[in-house]
Amino acid sequence: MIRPPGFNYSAEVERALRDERPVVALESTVIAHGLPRPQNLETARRLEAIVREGGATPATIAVVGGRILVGLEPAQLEHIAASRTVHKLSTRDLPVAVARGWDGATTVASTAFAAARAGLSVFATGGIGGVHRGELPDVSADLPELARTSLAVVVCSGAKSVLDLPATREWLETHGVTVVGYGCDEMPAFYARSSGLPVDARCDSPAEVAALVDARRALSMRGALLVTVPVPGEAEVSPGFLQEVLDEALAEAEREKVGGRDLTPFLLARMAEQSDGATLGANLALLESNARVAAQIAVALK
Ligand code: PSU
Ligand code: MN
Repeated sequence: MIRPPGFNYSAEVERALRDERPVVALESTVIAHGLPRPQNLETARRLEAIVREGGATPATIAVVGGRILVGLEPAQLEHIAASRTVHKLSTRDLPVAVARGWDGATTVASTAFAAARAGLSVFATGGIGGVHRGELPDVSADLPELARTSLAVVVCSGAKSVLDLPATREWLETHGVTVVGYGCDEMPAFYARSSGLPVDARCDSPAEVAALVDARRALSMRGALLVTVPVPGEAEVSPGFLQEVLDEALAEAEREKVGGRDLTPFLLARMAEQSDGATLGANLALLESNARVAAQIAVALK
C-alpha cells in the first residue's frame, strides 16, 4: 500500500492495514472542541475500545506538529484532549496546519479527507455539520467533503440539531449523497431520534449496508454513503425541551456575535449547560452506538 507523504500511521493501524483487517476512522474535533473535560478524553478512549470490541481497529485522526496522524498513541490522544491550543481544522485549514507545523483536531470534513487519503473506508462520528440557520449561508465543509471524498461509509446520528435540518437534507439530495436510515425510516436529528425528514433507504443489518457499498463501487460513485443511526432511546432528549434550550443558545450566540468555527462548539456547550447535561448524555450515547455500528459495518465489508 502506498503511504501518502505527510501522514503517520500508528503501529496498530499500520498492522491492521497490512493484514487487510477492518479499520474505523474517528474524528478528533469532537474530543478537543465538542465535549467538556474530562468526559472528552474518557469518551475518546471508550470509542476506541468499542471499535476494538467490535473486531475492528480504531484510527483516531488528528494533526500533531504538522503531521497527519492516522491512529494516535495514548500520549497523543491525551495531548489532543488536554491542550487548549489545539486548532479546529476543517479541510481548508489542513494545508496551513501542515505547512506551519500546527497541532490540530480534525472535523468530519478533514477527517473524511484524511481517512480516504490514508486508505480507510469507514468513519464514525456523532453528528455531521450542515447548513446553519440564519441569513448568511453558513454551510459546513462536512457536506461537500461527504459528496466528493471517496470513503465507503460515514456513520453518524444525522446532522446536529443546531442546524437547519430541512436545508441540510436538501443539500445532501442535490449533491447525490445517499442517506441510509439504520434501523429507522426517518433521518435522525442528533439528540432526537427523528426529524420528520426522509431517508433514501432503510438498512437493518451491516450486510444490507455492505450491499449498498458494493453497488456504489460497481457504479464508480464518489463520495460516501451516509449511514444515520438514531441516538439510543433512553438517552434521547425530548424535541420540545430541545427546542427551548436551542432557542436560548442561538439567541445568546447572536447577542455575543459568535460565528464561524466557534459557533458549533459554543452552541453545543451552551445547550449542555442549559439542559443540565441531558444533551451531553445524548451526545455520549450516540457516539458510542455509532462506533459500535461502524465496527460492525467495517467487519461486514471485509
Ligand atoms: N458532532 C458532535 N460534536 C462535534 C462536532 C460534531 O457531536 O464537536 C464537530 C464535528 O467535528 C463537525 C464540526 O465536523 O463539529 C462541524 O463544525 P462546523 O459547523 O464549523 O463545520
Ligand atoms: Mn461554518
